[in-house]
Parts: sequence; C-alpha cells; structure tokens
Amino acid sequence: MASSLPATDRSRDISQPVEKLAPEEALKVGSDYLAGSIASDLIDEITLAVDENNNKLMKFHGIYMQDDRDLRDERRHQKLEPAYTFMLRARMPGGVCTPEQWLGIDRIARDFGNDQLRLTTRQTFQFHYLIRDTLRDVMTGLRDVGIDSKAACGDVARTVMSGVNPGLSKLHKQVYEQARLTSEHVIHRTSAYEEVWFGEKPAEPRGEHEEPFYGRQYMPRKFKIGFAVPPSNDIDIYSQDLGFIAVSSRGKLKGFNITVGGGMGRTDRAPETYPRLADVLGYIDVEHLLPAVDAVMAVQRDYGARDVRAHARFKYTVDDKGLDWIRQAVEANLGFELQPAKKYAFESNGDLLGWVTGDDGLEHCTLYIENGRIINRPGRPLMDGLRAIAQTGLATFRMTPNQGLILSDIEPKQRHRVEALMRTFKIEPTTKHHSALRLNSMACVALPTCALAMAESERYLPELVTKIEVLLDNHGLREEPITIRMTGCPNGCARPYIAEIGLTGRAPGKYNLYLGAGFHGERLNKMLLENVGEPAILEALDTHLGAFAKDRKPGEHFGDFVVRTGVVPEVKEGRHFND
Ligand code: SRM
Ligand code: SF4
Repeated sequence: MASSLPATDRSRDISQPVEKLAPEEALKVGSDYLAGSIASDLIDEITLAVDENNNKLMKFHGIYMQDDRDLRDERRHQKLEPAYTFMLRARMPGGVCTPEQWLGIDRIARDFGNDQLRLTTRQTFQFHYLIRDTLRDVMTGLRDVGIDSKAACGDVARTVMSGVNPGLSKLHKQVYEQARLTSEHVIHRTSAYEEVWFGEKPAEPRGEHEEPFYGRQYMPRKFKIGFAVPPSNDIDIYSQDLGFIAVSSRGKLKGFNITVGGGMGRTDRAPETYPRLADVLGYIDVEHLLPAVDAVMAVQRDYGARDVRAHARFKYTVDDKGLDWIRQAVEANLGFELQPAKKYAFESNGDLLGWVTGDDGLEHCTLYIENGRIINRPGRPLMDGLRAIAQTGLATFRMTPNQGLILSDIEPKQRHRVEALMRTFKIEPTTKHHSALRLNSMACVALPTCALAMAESERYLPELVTKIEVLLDNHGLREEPITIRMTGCPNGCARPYIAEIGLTGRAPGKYNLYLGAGFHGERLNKMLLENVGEPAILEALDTHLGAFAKDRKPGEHFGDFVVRTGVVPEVKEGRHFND
C-alpha cells in the first residue's frame, strides 16, 4: 500500500516492548515480512502439517491449516496425525471473475480441492481439502489465470467487497472500479509471497521499504472494507470496519458516505466482545477515496489494541476513543474536514435473484447457490454446468455477498445459449420449491473443516429450513422474505447478528436463537433463547411467525414486528448486545 501518510505514528506500537504485546505482534515483527520459515515447512517429510507460527503467517498468504473434524477422534484413537488439509481463499475484489479465471479455478478444484468450491460471504471463493504438498501447484494455477490469495486473510485489509450486480445501474460499474482500485491500494506488498510460493528471490533483502504503510507489524487485526450502492445493502455495509456508501447524481458517482467500526465477532460469555454496527462518519468526494482509506486505516494501525487480540478490531477502537475523536484523527490524517453525510436509503441486504437487463442492454442472471457450495450432486451437476457455461466465454462470473453467483454481461442474442446450458445442467436461478426464507438464508462453513466450529451450520441449515418451511406454509408465509443466517460458533462469519432470524452454534445440536434485526441490516438482533436444540427453536419460531402472520402491519418485516411487539427489545448499540 503506497501511503500518502507519514510513517511516524506507525512506530508507536513498534516502540513498545514487544513482549507486552500479543504474541502475534512479535511473530509479525520477527517474520521477515511474513516469510517465516514457511518455505522449509512445505517440504518437511515427517508431517503433512506446518508449525503453528507458520500456520499463522500463512493466513496472510490466504491459507489456513485445518483438519477433518469428522475424522479427528478416530485418528486420535488410532494414534495417527490429524487428517491435515488446507483451505485457500482467493482475493477477488468485488467478486468479479472472467470465464477464463473460472475455468482455472474449476480445474484446480478438480485436481486438488476434492471436486468442489465454496463461495464465501465476502464475494470470493475457497478451496478446501488441499494437501500441503500441492499448495505451490495451486498457487501457480491461480497465478496462471491472474488470481492471488494475498490479503484474503491475516492482519491486513481483506478482499474489498462491492455490490456488483451490474444490471442494477450504471453506478455499479463505477463503484466496482473504485473497489478494485482500493483493493490494489491496500494490499500488502511483501515479496515474501512470490518468494515462498514461486521461488522468486527479491532483488534486495526485505527492509523498511517493503511495507511503506503497514510496517513490520501490519494491522492489529483483520480490517474489512466494502462499498455499497443504495438501495441495496447486499454487502452489509454496517458490518464492515470501513464502508463506503455510493452517492451519485444522475447516474454519475460523486462520492461516498464513510462508515466506520462495524464488526460481527463475539465470544459467548464474554460481554466485552460484541457485534457492532458501523457509524456514518461523514462524506468525501470520489477523488479523496484513497486518501480517506489511508487516513482511516492509519488511525486503526496506530491506535488499535495490540496487546489483547480479542479487543483489536477497529470497532473497539471506535468505542474506546469515541466517534468524534475518530473523526478528528481521520481529518488530521487527511488534512481537511469531512463533509456532513448525504442522505441515503437501503431496502434489503439480499441478492436480487433471476434475470435482469442492465442499463447497457446486457443480460445478468443471479443464481441462488445454497450456502455457496459448488459441487456436483446426484441429478444436480452444478459444477459441471458452470464449467460448461464458462467454456462458452459468454458470461462473466460475479460472486455475491450472499454466497450467490451472477452470470453476467451476456449479450442479449446469446442469452438463449446460456439458458440452454442451464436447462441441460438443471441450474435454475431460484426454484418454485424454494421459500423466500431459503432464498434469504446463509450459513457459514463450520464442520467439518472449520477449526472453530462448535456446531453444524452449512450441513444443517438446509434441513432446518425445510422444517421451518412447514411452519411458513401453515401460516401462509412461504413467499415472505425473511432473512435467516446460521453460524457454527459466535464469530459470525455469515453475519448472523444482522439477520431477522439468527442462529449461532454453542455445542453439537445446540444454538443461540436471535430475533429482530432489520431487513436491510440496519439493526442488530437480540438473543431470545440460549443454547437450545431444534425442538425449542421450531416451537419459538412457530409462535412468533404465527403472531406475525396474524398481527403484522401492512408491509411490516418480521424483524420489525418482533421488536414492535416486544418479543425482543431493540438493540441500539453493540456494546449492550449481551445485556
Ligand atoms: Fe470468518 C474465522 C470462514 C466471513 C468473522 N472464518 C474464520 C475461519 C478462517 C476459521 C479460523 O480462523 O480457523 C473460517 C474458515 C472456515 C472454513 O473451513 O472455510 C472462516 N469467514 C469464513 C467464510 C468462508 C464463511 C462463509 O461460509 O462464507 C467467510 C469468508 C469471507 C471471505 O471471503 O473473506 C467468512 N468471517 C466472515 C465474516 C463476514 C464478513 O466479513 O462480512 C465475519 C464477521 C465480520 C467480522 O469480521 O467482524 C467473520 N471469521 C470471523 C471471525 C471473528 C473475527 C472477530 O474479530 O471477531 C473469525 C475468528 C478470528 O478471526 O479469530 C473468523
Ligand atoms: Fe467457523 Fe465460526 Fe466462522 Fe462458522 S462462524 S466458519 S464455525 S469461525
């Protein structure tokens, strides 16, 4: 990231004795700009794992070591090493992928990734089940199609999100371009990536010049940036550390309202951790975008907590310092005052499913993909179908913030060819059998790959939704859009705290049930039941959906209804989330 800011403040934390900081800070400082000893670990013949420090450093390269949780006990019993595999997440600003890139991704998934791909809640894709010894082949395969996995994970600015459905307005293309530029701007520069994965020695030893913005300590924690184009809040702007809400005039992008301090992650029984919705800080013209990104990130870089990692996200810095202090610090970095925020309004945080014709006359089809898993299932060869469509070169592939996929930018005359392939491979944007609840559902990966999962999520939510659909049918609510999101732990990877129905895993088969978030992600939900199983969840939903069907006001959403009728109180601030 080429910074326009002086680096002086950056030394603030580095100057503290490293031993007073979280161990990860010392690891970063001593890692030779993230190289660590990853390269030698990759060829260790004794194990298929990497050591714990290198595992942490590899996250900055987009890679996590995991083990198959379904096999963990059995392997322990047999005194075998855990079944180590690796997850690799790509950097894909705004989720945009050419057909050639899709073919490259598809090939890697078939060769190395257990014949499947996973679209994520931040508009990119992950390979799972990679074996350590194939990681360099995977990296090379990605590079061959112009994709990298830098900044997909780690204490840096992550892949930048952008509401991308180009069919919605001309503005989307302009905003996407700014998101792409921002992603290029915030990416960490270290040559360790090329050295570790492609054996390219840097021209000179890595030193202070390596990371002009980040320095040796990078950010205190992950930092997430997103761009929203009203009226769609598909990227959930209020969950981003730093958000930009597009402001336009007659279809031309003028600037952005800036939001700061959003985040989802919390820990059960640790009230000092909480989800927080971002605040609107002010407005900037479009030409000030990159300086504004630098200015906000520098505040978190210099003042974010580096001693307690559970307190190291920007949302806590914003609460610790106060919004006015943050605004002044940002303005001091920028050298001018932010303008007052402009008016804007959101309508939903879901995807607009199905076909639309864009302002430019091109055709775009948004597909609902259950929990983002791209795989061939009996009678539903989704992965083969998408490959066949990519082979025609007729569509761009755009990943949505709701784990969906848009086949986009299709010439009207060619639409019938894409539709014919969709029919052949049984790909439908939505189906008659899907309730509006299912189409507004998201689940995180959880078991068996996620090391932090305490309960099922992706493998269970579809089944639970089927049971809730019976209730919806009983109450005449099948077509009623209601958001439901499940995660296997409280970290919140599917942004469950801004779903009208949220479920977070506590233990196998046990979840917290939250109700009452706003339909467009503008209000947090509130816990109704703690650590309960399916019967209690279904009973509660039956009661409250039944009351909603009977007593709702015209046009009222389920989340608004349960707050209005006092089923759950309104949560005004994240830090009171656990009260
Ligand atoms: Fe996440 C950690 C999956 C979006 C908050 N997340 C993880 C890890 C890497 C587990 C780990 O650290 O070992 C999960 C890998 C599971 C696997 O097997 O693939 C994981 N997160 C995901 C994905 C794939 C969920 C999905 O089903 O789509 C999403 C990938 C997004 C991407 O492409 O970058 C994903 N994670 C999110 C989001 C949503 C968002 O950013 O919009 C959040 C909440 C927003 C936020 O950051 O506050 C999120 N993930 C976390 C946290 C809690 C962070 C916190 O500060 O509280 C963790 C745990 C951590 O970092 O320590 C985590
Ligand atoms: Fe894993 Fe928890 Fe994230 Fe789900 S929410 S993917 S269980 S870290």
